[in-house]
Amino acid sequence: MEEINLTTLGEFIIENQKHYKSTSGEFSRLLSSIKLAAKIVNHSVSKAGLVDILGAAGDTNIQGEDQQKLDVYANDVFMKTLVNREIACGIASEEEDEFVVIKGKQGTNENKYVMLIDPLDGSSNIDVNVSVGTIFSIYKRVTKIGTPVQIEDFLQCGSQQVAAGYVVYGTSTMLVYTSGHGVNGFTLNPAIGSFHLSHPNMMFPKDGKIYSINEGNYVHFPQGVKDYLKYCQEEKDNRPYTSRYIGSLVSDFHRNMIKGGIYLYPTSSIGPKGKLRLLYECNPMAFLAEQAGGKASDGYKRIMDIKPTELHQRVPFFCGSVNMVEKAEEFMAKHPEDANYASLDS
Ligand code: AHM
Ligand code: MG
Repeated sequence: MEEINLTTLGEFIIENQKHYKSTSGEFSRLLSSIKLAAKIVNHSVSKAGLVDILGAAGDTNIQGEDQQKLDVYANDVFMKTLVNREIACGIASEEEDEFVVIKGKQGTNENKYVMLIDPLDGSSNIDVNVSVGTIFSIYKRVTKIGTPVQIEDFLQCGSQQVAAGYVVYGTSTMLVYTSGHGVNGFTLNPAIGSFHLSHPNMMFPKDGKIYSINEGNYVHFPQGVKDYLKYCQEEKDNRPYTSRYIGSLVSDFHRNMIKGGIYLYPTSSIGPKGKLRLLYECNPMAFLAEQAGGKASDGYKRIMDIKPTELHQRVPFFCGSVNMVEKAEEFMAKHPEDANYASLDS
Protein backbone atom coordinates (compact mmCIF):
# COMPACT_ATOMS: atom_id res chain seq x y z
CA MET A 1 0.00 0.00 0.00
CA GLU A 2 1.23 3.51 -0.82
CA GLU A 3 2.64 5.26 2.23
CA ILE A 4 0.72 8.41 3.14
CA ASN A 5 2.42 11.16 5.13
CA LEU A 6 -0.17 11.95 7.75
CA THR A 7 1.65 14.80 9.48
CA THR A 8 -0.86 17.61 9.62
CA LEU A 9 0.00 21.28 9.62
CA GLY A 10 -1.38 21.53 13.15
CA GLU A 11 0.94 18.79 14.39
CA PHE A 12 3.87 20.30 12.52
CA ILE A 13 3.28 23.71 14.11
CA ILE A 14 3.20 22.22 17.61
CA GLU A 15 6.27 20.07 16.91
CA ASN A 16 8.17 23.17 15.75
CA GLN A 17 7.36 25.24 18.83
CA LYS A 18 10.55 23.81 20.27
CA HIS A 19 12.53 26.19 18.03
CA TYR A 20 11.38 29.06 20.20
CA LYS A 21 12.64 29.77 23.67
CA SER A 22 9.47 31.32 24.99
CA THR A 23 6.59 29.17 23.86
CA SER A 24 3.56 31.11 24.96
CA GLY A 25 1.68 29.49 22.08
CA GLU A 26 0.92 32.89 20.53
CA PHE A 27 2.90 32.18 17.39
CA SER A 28 1.23 28.77 16.97
CA ARG A 29 -2.20 30.36 17.43
CA LEU A 30 -1.34 32.90 14.75
CA LEU A 31 -0.36 30.20 12.26
CA SER A 32 -3.49 28.24 13.15
CA SER A 33 -5.62 31.29 12.43
CA ILE A 34 -3.99 31.71 9.03
CA LYS A 35 -4.68 28.04 8.35
CA LEU A 36 -8.33 28.49 9.28
CA ALA A 37 -8.77 31.65 7.17
CA ALA A 38 -7.05 29.94 4.23
CA LYS A 39 -9.56 27.10 4.35
CA ILE A 40 -12.49 29.52 4.38
CA VAL A 41 -11.07 31.52 1.45
CA ASN A 42 -10.27 28.30 -0.40
CA HIS A 43 -13.88 27.25 -0.11
CA SER A 44 -15.01 30.47 -1.80
CA VAL A 45 -12.28 30.50 -4.42
CA SER A 46 -13.17 26.96 -5.45
CA LYS A 47 -16.78 27.87 -6.09
CA ALA A 48 -16.08 31.30 -7.54
CA GLY A 49 -17.41 30.27 -10.93
CA LEU A 50 -20.66 28.98 -9.49
CA VAL A 51 -22.02 31.96 -7.66
CA ASP A 52 -22.48 35.53 -8.62
CA ILE A 53 -19.29 36.60 -6.96
CA LEU A 54 -17.28 37.56 -10.03
CA GLY A 55 -16.46 41.01 -11.27
CA ALA A 56 -15.21 44.19 -9.72
CA ALA A 57 -16.82 45.25 -6.45
CA GLY A 58 -16.73 48.83 -7.56
CA ASP A 59 -14.18 49.93 -4.96
CA THR A 60 -10.62 50.82 -5.80
CA ASN A 61 -7.77 50.17 -3.39
CA ILE A 62 -5.09 52.66 -2.41
CA GLN A 63 -3.07 51.82 -5.54
CA GLY A 64 -6.03 52.83 -7.72
CA GLU A 65 -6.70 49.27 -8.85
CA ASP A 66 -10.13 47.69 -9.17
CA GLN A 67 -10.88 45.21 -6.43
CA GLN A 68 -12.59 41.96 -7.34
CA LYS A 69 -15.32 40.80 -4.99
CA LEU A 70 -13.26 37.87 -3.88
CA ASP A 71 -10.39 40.20 -2.89
CA VAL A 72 -12.72 42.06 -0.59
CA TYR A 73 -14.05 38.83 0.83
CA ALA A 74 -10.58 37.30 1.39
CA ASN A 75 -9.45 40.51 3.07
CA ASP A 76 -12.47 40.39 5.36
CA VAL A 77 -11.90 36.76 6.28
CA PHE A 78 -8.23 37.20 7.19
CA MET A 79 -8.91 40.46 9.04
CA LYS A 80 -11.82 39.07 11.05
CA THR A 81 -10.05 35.82 11.85
CA LEU A 82 -7.22 37.73 13.47
CA VAL A 83 -9.07 40.71 14.90
CA ASN A 84 -12.07 38.86 16.39
CA ARG A 85 -9.91 36.16 17.96
CA GLU A 86 -7.44 38.77 19.17
CA ILE A 87 -4.55 37.01 17.53
CA ALA A 88 -1.56 39.37 16.99
CA CYS A 89 -1.56 43.05 17.95
CA GLY A 90 -1.79 44.61 14.50
CA ILE A 91 -2.43 43.78 10.90
CA ALA A 92 -1.73 45.58 7.64
CA SER A 93 -3.28 44.50 4.37
CA GLU A 94 -2.62 45.36 0.76
CA GLU A 95 -6.34 46.02 0.50
CA GLU A 96 -6.49 48.52 3.39
CA ASP A 97 -5.17 52.07 3.31
CA GLU A 98 -3.99 52.02 6.94
CA PHE A 99 -2.85 49.35 9.36
CA VAL A 100 -5.35 48.04 11.93
CA VAL A 101 -4.68 48.05 15.68
CA ILE A 102 -5.97 44.94 17.45
CA LYS A 103 -6.86 46.37 20.85
CA GLY A 104 -8.29 43.40 22.67
CA LYS A 105 -11.64 43.38 24.49
CA GLN A 106 -10.42 45.11 27.62
CA GLY A 107 -8.25 47.41 25.55
CA THR A 108 -5.23 45.46 26.64
CA ASN A 109 -3.50 43.27 24.13
CA GLU A 110 -0.33 41.56 25.27
CA ASN A 111 0.34 39.92 21.89
CA LYS A 112 3.70 40.62 20.31
CA TYR A 113 3.26 39.79 16.63
CA VAL A 114 2.13 41.94 13.72
CA MET A 115 1.05 40.48 10.43
CA LEU A 116 1.10 41.89 6.91
CA ILE A 117 -0.99 40.27 4.26
CA ASP A 118 -1.91 40.28 0.61
CA PRO A 119 -5.22 38.43 1.00
CA LEU A 120 -5.74 37.53 -2.65
CA ASP A 121 -2.81 38.10 -4.94
CA GLY A 122 -3.09 37.76 -8.70
CA SER A 123 -6.71 38.82 -8.50
CA SER A 124 -6.98 39.55 -12.23
CA ASN A 125 -6.93 35.74 -12.61
CA ILE A 126 -10.02 35.10 -10.47
CA ASP A 127 -12.64 35.43 -13.16
CA VAL A 128 -10.73 33.21 -15.61
CA ASN A 129 -10.28 30.23 -13.26
CA VAL A 130 -6.51 30.59 -12.94
CA SER A 131 -4.60 30.12 -9.67
CA VAL A 132 -4.46 32.92 -7.15
CA GLY A 133 -2.80 33.09 -3.75
CA THR A 134 -2.57 34.61 -0.29
CA ILE A 135 0.78 35.94 0.97
CA PHE A 136 1.57 36.64 4.64
CA SER A 137 4.46 37.98 6.64
CA ILE A 138 4.92 38.06 10.43
CA TYR A 139 7.17 40.29 12.59
CA LYS A 140 7.67 40.87 16.28
CA ARG A 141 6.54 44.38 17.19
CA VAL A 142 9.31 46.81 18.09
CA THR A 143 7.23 49.15 20.26
CA LYS A 144 6.14 48.38 23.81
CA ILE A 145 3.88 45.37 24.33
CA GLY A 146 0.47 46.36 25.69
CA THR A 147 0.37 49.71 23.87
CA PRO A 148 -1.32 50.27 20.48
CA VAL A 149 0.94 49.24 17.56
CA GLN A 150 2.62 52.00 15.59
CA ILE A 151 3.73 52.38 11.99
CA GLU A 152 7.31 51.42 12.91
CA ASP A 153 6.10 47.98 13.93
CA PHE A 154 5.23 47.40 10.28
CA LEU A 155 8.09 49.27 8.58
CA GLN A 156 10.75 46.74 9.49
CA CYS A 157 13.34 45.27 7.13
CA GLY A 158 12.39 41.89 5.67
CA SER A 159 15.37 40.38 7.46
CA GLN A 160 13.41 40.84 10.72
CA GLN A 161 10.59 38.53 9.63
CA VAL A 162 9.72 35.77 12.07
CA ALA A 163 7.71 33.82 9.52
CA ALA A 164 6.31 34.16 6.02
CA GLY A 165 4.32 32.05 3.67
CA TYR A 166 1.70 31.74 1.01
CA VAL A 167 -1.37 29.76 0.13
CA VAL A 168 -1.76 28.80 -3.51
CA TYR A 169 -5.31 28.06 -4.58
CA GLY A 170 -4.39 25.90 -7.55
CA THR A 171 -5.17 22.45 -8.92
CA SER A 172 -4.79 21.58 -5.28
CA THR A 173 -4.54 24.07 -2.43
CA MET A 174 -1.22 24.32 -0.66
CA LEU A 175 0.07 26.30 2.28
CA VAL A 176 3.83 26.85 2.15
CA TYR A 177 5.64 28.61 4.97
CA THR A 178 8.91 29.24 6.72
CA SER A 179 9.65 30.30 10.27
CA GLY A 180 13.35 30.53 9.54
CA HIS A 181 14.07 26.79 9.60
CA GLY A 182 13.58 25.85 5.96
CA VAL A 183 10.45 25.85 3.83
CA ASN A 184 7.70 23.28 4.12
CA GLY A 185 4.63 22.76 1.96
CA PHE A 186 1.28 21.33 3.07
CA THR A 187 -1.46 20.19 0.72
CA LEU A 188 -5.12 20.51 1.66
CA ASN A 189 -7.07 17.29 1.62
CA PRO A 190 -10.49 18.71 0.70
CA ALA A 191 -12.28 15.55 1.81
CA ILE A 192 -11.31 16.00 5.46
CA GLY A 193 -10.31 19.66 5.44
CA SER A 194 -6.80 19.29 6.78
CA PHE A 195 -3.41 20.28 5.42
CA HIS A 196 -0.78 17.51 5.24
CA LEU A 197 2.95 17.79 4.92
CA SER A 198 3.45 16.93 1.24
CA HIS A 199 6.58 18.94 0.39
CA PRO A 200 9.07 18.81 3.29
CA ASN A 201 12.17 20.99 3.11
CA MET A 202 11.51 22.64 -0.26
CA MET A 203 14.58 23.91 -2.12
CA PHE A 204 15.08 26.03 -5.24
CA PRO A 205 17.35 24.22 -7.71
CA LYS A 206 20.52 26.35 -7.99
CA ASP A 207 19.93 26.72 -11.73
CA GLY A 208 16.84 26.63 -13.84
CA LYS A 209 15.50 27.05 -17.34
CA ILE A 210 12.36 29.07 -16.73
CA TYR A 211 12.03 32.84 -16.80
CA SER A 212 8.78 34.52 -15.74
CA ILE A 213 8.13 38.12 -16.70
CA ASN A 214 5.42 40.16 -18.40
CA GLU A 215 7.33 40.45 -21.65
CA GLY A 216 4.62 42.63 -23.17
CA ASN A 217 6.25 45.49 -21.28
CA TYR A 218 9.60 44.84 -22.99
CA VAL A 219 9.90 48.27 -24.62
CA HIS A 220 9.44 49.91 -21.21
CA PHE A 221 12.10 47.87 -19.38
CA PRO A 222 15.50 49.18 -18.28
CA GLN A 223 18.41 48.20 -20.54
CA GLY A 224 19.82 45.65 -18.06
CA VAL A 225 16.53 43.68 -18.12
CA LYS A 226 16.33 43.86 -21.92
CA ASP A 227 19.87 42.50 -22.17
CA TYR A 228 19.13 39.71 -19.68
CA LEU A 229 16.04 38.68 -21.65
CA LYS A 230 18.11 38.49 -24.85
CA TYR A 231 20.56 36.30 -22.91
CA CYS A 232 17.67 34.00 -21.86
CA GLN A 233 16.60 33.69 -25.49
CA GLU A 234 20.05 33.16 -26.95
CA GLU A 235 20.87 29.75 -28.45
CA LYS A 236 23.92 28.86 -26.42
CA ASP A 237 24.89 26.38 -23.68
CA ASN A 238 21.56 25.20 -22.21
CA ARG A 239 19.62 28.16 -23.60
CA PRO A 240 17.19 29.40 -24.83
CA TYR A 241 15.19 29.13 -21.62
CA THR A 242 11.46 28.53 -21.39
CA SER A 243 9.12 31.47 -20.79
CA ARG A 244 6.30 30.82 -18.29
CA TYR A 245 4.17 33.61 -16.84
CA ILE A 246 0.90 33.00 -15.00
CA GLY A 247 0.48 36.54 -13.73
CA SER A 248 0.03 35.29 -10.15
CA LEU A 249 3.23 35.83 -8.22
CA VAL A 250 2.46 32.97 -5.84
CA SER A 251 1.91 30.48 -8.65
CA ASP A 252 4.91 31.62 -10.70
CA PHE A 253 7.10 31.47 -7.58
CA HIS A 254 5.76 28.06 -6.57
CA ARG A 255 6.47 26.54 -9.98
CA ASN A 256 9.94 28.10 -10.17
CA MET A 257 10.83 26.83 -6.67
CA ILE A 258 9.94 23.29 -7.72
CA LYS A 259 11.40 23.34 -11.23
CA GLY A 260 14.09 26.03 -11.09
CA GLY A 261 13.54 29.49 -12.53
CA ILE A 262 13.53 33.24 -12.09
CA TYR A 263 10.62 35.66 -11.62
CA LEU A 264 11.16 39.28 -12.62
CA TYR A 265 8.98 42.33 -12.11
CA PRO A 266 11.36 45.19 -12.91
CA THR A 267 10.90 48.93 -13.02
CA SER A 268 9.67 50.27 -16.33
CA SER A 269 9.03 53.61 -17.95
CA ILE A 270 5.33 53.18 -17.04
CA GLY A 271 5.99 51.91 -13.50
CA PRO A 272 9.25 53.56 -12.43
CA LYS A 273 9.25 51.84 -9.01
CA GLY A 274 8.00 48.47 -10.23
CA LYS A 275 4.59 47.07 -9.36
CA LEU A 276 4.93 44.67 -6.45
CA ARG A 277 4.68 45.77 -2.83
CA LEU A 278 7.76 45.40 -0.66
CA LEU A 279 5.89 44.56 2.53
CA TYR A 280 3.04 42.38 1.29
CA GLU A 281 4.64 40.57 -1.63
CA CYS A 282 8.41 40.93 -2.01
CA ASN A 283 9.65 40.52 1.58
CA PRO A 284 7.67 37.36 2.35
CA MET A 285 8.61 35.78 -0.98
CA ALA A 286 12.25 36.83 -0.45
CA PHE A 287 12.29 35.16 2.99
CA LEU A 288 10.88 31.97 1.51
CA ALA A 289 13.32 32.13 -1.42
CA GLU A 290 16.36 32.50 0.83
CA GLN A 291 15.17 29.79 3.18
CA ALA A 292 14.83 27.53 0.13
CA GLY A 293 18.37 28.29 -1.06
CA GLY A 294 17.24 30.85 -3.64
CA LYS A 295 17.79 34.59 -3.88
CA ALA A 296 15.71 37.79 -4.06
CA SER A 297 16.92 41.24 -5.03
CA ASP A 298 15.78 44.47 -6.60
CA GLY A 299 18.33 43.84 -9.36
CA TYR A 300 21.11 45.42 -7.30
CA LYS A 301 20.68 44.67 -3.62
CA ARG A 302 19.04 42.18 -1.28
CA ILE A 303 15.28 42.76 -0.93
CA MET A 304 15.28 41.96 2.79
CA ASP A 305 17.87 44.70 3.49
CA ILE A 306 15.67 47.50 2.12
CA LYS A 307 14.42 49.79 4.91
CA PRO A 308 10.72 50.39 4.20
CA THR A 309 9.52 53.97 4.29
CA GLU A 310 5.80 53.43 3.64
CA LEU A 311 3.25 50.65 3.97
CA HIS A 312 2.39 50.34 0.30
CA GLN A 313 5.89 50.89 -1.08
CA ARG A 314 6.70 49.28 -4.43
CA VAL A 315 10.04 47.79 -5.47
CA PRO A 316 11.39 45.95 -8.51
CA PHE A 317 11.66 42.23 -7.83
CA PHE A 318 14.08 39.57 -9.12
CA CYS A 319 13.61 36.26 -7.36
CA GLY A 320 14.38 32.60 -7.83
CA SER A 321 17.23 30.17 -8.44
CA VAL A 322 20.42 31.70 -7.12
CA ASN A 323 22.52 31.38 -10.29
CA MET A 324 19.77 32.87 -12.44
CA VAL A 325 19.20 35.86 -10.14
CA GLU A 326 22.95 36.50 -10.00
CA LYS A 327 23.19 36.39 -13.78
CA ALA A 328 20.37 38.94 -14.07
CA GLU A 329 22.17 41.12 -11.50
CA GLU A 330 25.32 41.01 -13.65
CA PHE A 331 23.36 42.58 -16.51
CA MET A 332 21.80 45.17 -14.17
CA ALA A 333 25.21 46.11 -12.73
CA LYS A 334 26.20 47.40 -16.17
CA HIS A 335 23.49 50.07 -15.77
CA PRO A 336 23.95 51.48 -12.26
CA GLU A 337 21.84 54.52 -13.18
CA ASP A 338 18.69 52.34 -12.91
CA ALA A 339 19.43 51.47 -9.27
CA ASN A 340 18.04 54.83 -8.12
CA TYR A 341 14.37 54.03 -8.72
CA ALA A 342 13.44 54.81 -5.10
CA SER A 343 14.10 58.50 -5.62
CA LEU A 344 11.77 58.72 -8.65
CA ASP A 345 8.17 59.91 -8.60
CA SER A 346 5.78 57.07 -9.37
P1 AHM B 1 -2.21 42.25 -7.44
O1 AHM B 1 -1.71 42.32 -6.01
O2 AHM B 1 -3.00 43.43 -7.83
O3 AHM B 1 -2.91 40.97 -7.74
O4 AHM B 1 -0.90 42.35 -8.34
C1 AHM B 1 0.18 41.48 -8.15
C2 AHM B 1 0.26 40.56 -9.33
C3 AHM B 1 1.25 39.44 -9.15
O5 AHM B 1 0.67 38.32 -8.57
C4 AHM B 1 1.61 39.17 -10.59
O6 AHM B 1 2.84 38.49 -10.70
C5 AHM B 1 1.64 40.53 -11.19
O7 AHM B 1 0.76 41.32 -10.41
C6 AHM B 1 1.14 40.55 -12.60
O8 AHM B 1 1.17 41.85 -13.07
P2 AHM B 1 1.05 42.17 -14.63
O9 AHM B 1 -0.35 41.88 -15.00
O10 AHM B 1 1.41 43.62 -14.74
O11 AHM B 1 2.04 41.30 -15.36
MG1 MG C 1 -0.83 41.44 -4.66
